[in-house]
Amino acid sequence: MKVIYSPNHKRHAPRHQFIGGGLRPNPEVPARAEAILRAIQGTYEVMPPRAFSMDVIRAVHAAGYLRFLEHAHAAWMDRGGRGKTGLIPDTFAARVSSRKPRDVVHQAGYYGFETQTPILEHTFAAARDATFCALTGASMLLEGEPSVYALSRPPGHHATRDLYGGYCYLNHAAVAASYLSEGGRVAVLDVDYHHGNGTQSIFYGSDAVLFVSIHADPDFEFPWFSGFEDETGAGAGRGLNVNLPLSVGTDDRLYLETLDHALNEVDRFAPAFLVVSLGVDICRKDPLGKFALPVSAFETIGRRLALMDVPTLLVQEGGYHLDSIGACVKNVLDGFGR
Ligand code: Q9C
Ligand code: ZN
Repeated sequence: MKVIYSPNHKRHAPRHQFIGGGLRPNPEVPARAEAILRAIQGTYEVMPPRAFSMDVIRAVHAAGYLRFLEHAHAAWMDRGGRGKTGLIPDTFAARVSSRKPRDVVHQAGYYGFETQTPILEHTFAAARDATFCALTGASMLLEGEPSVYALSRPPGHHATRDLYGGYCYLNHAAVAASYLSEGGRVAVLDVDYHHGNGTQSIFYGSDAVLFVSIHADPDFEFPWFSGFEDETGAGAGRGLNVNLPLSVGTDDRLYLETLDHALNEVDRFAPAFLVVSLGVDICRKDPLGKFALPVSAFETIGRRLALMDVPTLLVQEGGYHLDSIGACVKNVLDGFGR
């Protein structure tokens, strides 16, 4: 399997998140991608991303949202922003109104949905290059490559068409799936510990993309407001959104059984391409996750994904235990085997 990686992710290095009533360390750090890279380089060929037109990203994200992400930090500095924490909003539109405010801090409350995802000087550039990693992988699948792993950072699956949050700004898996849908039906399987609310919302009304997600029950876990079983799609996308929430302490036996169920759904859809939102925060060592999968289970996950026998793009999402995320990802790639 080929790997797509850009060192530009390091330019986005958040220090803090506002959580639990104060500024706390932000776990979504550059060392994550570096740990994964260290574990897989040598075994797998690593290539840089190609460049793409922003039109490809605009197929998924609103133009005004992209302009905001690109210019917010500079505008915030101009109006007196300071410090290393970056721009964090204080008041949220919660979309009570479609009127976009003038002030950049209020715009952050219009486009953001929580306080854990700061905007720093190079956030947009890093997120855009992470999307390009996923798009490069998608292009390679269209050219006949059987599988590609995009080492994208910051992650993407919580970002909707025009909302950022959950450490995500641009939805790499969704942009790649939209790009791949030119070549046939696409299934997105999201195995990150957290529900992929962004990807769900982007494809909720679409019959071109099936979204299947296995995640911690939003009854007890972020993103709190979506990921429930009764969210099954709308309009043309009715029946094409499948949420499989699991409880605290889920072990490899229950997880792999649920994965088989998810892969049956994928199989029934008969996609031309499979995109996997690969969060390894389902590992028992993860400081954010509350599942109990051993590092060894990831090889089984990779093996079962390969059994689908569909061109597959793996896109990195979460995973925060710096000493084990590399082994988790390498096990998935080893298990996939091609
Ligand atoms: N007490 C991804 O894994 N914070 N995003 C949870 C913990 C948000 C995770 C609060 C977690 C977002 C891509
Ligand atoms: Zn996650």
